[in-house]
Amino acid sequence: MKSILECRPLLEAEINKVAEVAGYLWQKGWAERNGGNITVNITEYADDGMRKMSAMTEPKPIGTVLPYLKGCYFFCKGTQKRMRDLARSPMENGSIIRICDDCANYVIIADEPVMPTSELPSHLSVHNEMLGRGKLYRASLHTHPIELVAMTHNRKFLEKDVASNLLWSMIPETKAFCPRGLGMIPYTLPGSVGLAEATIRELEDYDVVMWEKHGVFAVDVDIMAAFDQVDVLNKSAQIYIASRNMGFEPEGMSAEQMREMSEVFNLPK
Ligand code: 2HA
Ligand code: ZN
Repeated sequence: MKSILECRPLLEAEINKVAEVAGYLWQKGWAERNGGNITVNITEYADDGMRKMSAMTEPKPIGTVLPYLKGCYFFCKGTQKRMRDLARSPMENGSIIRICDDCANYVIIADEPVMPTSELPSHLSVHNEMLGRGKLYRASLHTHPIELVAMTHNRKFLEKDVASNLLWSMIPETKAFCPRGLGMIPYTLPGSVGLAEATIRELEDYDVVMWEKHGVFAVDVDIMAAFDQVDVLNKSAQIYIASRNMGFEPEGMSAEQMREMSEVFNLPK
């Protein structure tokens, strides 16, 4: 069967990035079984041929109405699919969907009728919000980074910006490459409307938000950039834990060092 990626090098490059990131998530131990999700808005690569492709499925309800997504295209990890399989064969473990003109249904157009993640309503709601806010963010990532999740088992890190400030102070790169820090959402049932709504609210102030005792949700211009933000945050968590394992509380960069860096690199204060 002909793949939608044939003769579409830009779209293929985008899907290859998804596969590369899926491999990293597995290698890092952040994606046990079918853990985690990836959705990418690929509308900018939709040419006439793609727009004319017929639907492989009946329209399926999203479960909500998302006006900014009219006619948009997304690559979505498939429901129950594993990141480690997505890394090898992205088009067998994910599919490309088109949002119908009613903004309430979607159809699968390629390559196979792989049903998208059960988290589709929350991921699409986030994409709808990003477009509504005029952001250039095209990718959303949910994953289970071990050390960051471990930190949320301690009450003190659940208070606003406590974890964020600690993580920034472990190594200068973290604030440079995750300048808006880590938002914190109290434990909420996975897949619930409440969790989706809290995530959308928290993404007003942060690009990466933590779901207590579960995982992170990150948004960025592409999937590699979303992964990088989570990666630098988790690296900081590992440095914190390594220091504690050596028997001391890490000093952290001083307020003056943080201020100097924010100034020189023009980061938010
Ligand atoms: O879909 O990780 O929390 C897999 C998940 C949901
Ligand atoms: Zn999860």
